[in-house]
Amino acid sequence: MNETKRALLDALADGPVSGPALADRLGVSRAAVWKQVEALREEGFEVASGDDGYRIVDVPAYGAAAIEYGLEAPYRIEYHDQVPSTNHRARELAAEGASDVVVVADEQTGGRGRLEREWSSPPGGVWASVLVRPRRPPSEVPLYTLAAAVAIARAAREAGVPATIKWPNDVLVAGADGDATTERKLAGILTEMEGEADRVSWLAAGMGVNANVDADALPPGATSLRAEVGDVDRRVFLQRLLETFAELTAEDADLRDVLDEWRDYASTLGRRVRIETPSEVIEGEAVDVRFPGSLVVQTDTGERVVSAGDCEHLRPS
Ligand code: BT5
Repeated sequence: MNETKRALLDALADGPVSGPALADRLGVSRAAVWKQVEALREEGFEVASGDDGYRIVDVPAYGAAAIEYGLEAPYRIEYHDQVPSTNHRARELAAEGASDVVVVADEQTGGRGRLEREWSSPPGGVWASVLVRPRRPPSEVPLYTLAAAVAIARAAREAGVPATIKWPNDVLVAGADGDATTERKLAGILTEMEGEADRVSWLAAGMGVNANVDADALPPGATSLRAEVGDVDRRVFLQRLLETFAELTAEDADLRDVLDEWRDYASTLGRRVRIETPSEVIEGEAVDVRFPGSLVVQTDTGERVVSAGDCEHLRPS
């Protein structure tokens, strides 16, 4: 999206503005304003022009301009109807030097989970990767995954779904009557980065939320917002999610605060867990999460601090 169109959207988000005032504010001719207004109309915006100027009366359901319109987060949106993987596209953009971009797709044909696992991404989901260049050391990157989980859980709760977080990167919904032993996966996160010993070069937080998708189109053990509460407004859902993520990871924010929010949403703490790491299997009770996102597990032989692995919630013994 060009800068003039973005500035126009920002200006119109505050209410009606006259053509001359817009031309003045954007530093372009009135004809250029009119051209951009027409371009917005072609993208599905309904723009009324009355005595008090131009006014947006309806916004398209989804797409780059729709998501950027009214978004209170410092990102521009790159939207695709279909893409192999938004994380892959974010990586390409990173190689071109881009930052503060969110790649969004309606459908992914090669969505990936951790360890190159497949991630089903039919049309109707929220598949998005936030590309940023934080001035932070690589050791703090796990907190971005936790922040993404908090952002998804909060947006899901606002949509009426009682989502919880399973360490480190799954957003779950408990079974009928809140039965925690039959949890289903609503969303997953794949964070990728490049950097040097003391500084992150770029980071892509890939978030996959099964939004307006039939549960039948997903692997067993998965659920969707549609299956839980019916279809949601994906535009508003993604905006809320991005706003929380931006707020939690802002340059002047203390990333450690993410841990408190994460604890509030976690369903792993207090549970018996089985964690498979690349080198061993650890079983015990998850008692806390610790900077920068490690899980503290009380085992029969003492306390263990686990920084990475696949976690399974076990039935209480
Ligand atoms: C994850 O991996 O949970 C990370 C998923 C990240 C997906 C996003 S979508 C936007 C961005 N672009 C990408 O290409 N990826 C990111 P992991 O913890 O490894 O879980 C993967 C496992 O979850 C699979 O092996 C399946 O068992 C299951 N699975 C696959 N698709 C699923 C879905 N849509 N919903 C729930 N579970 C799924």
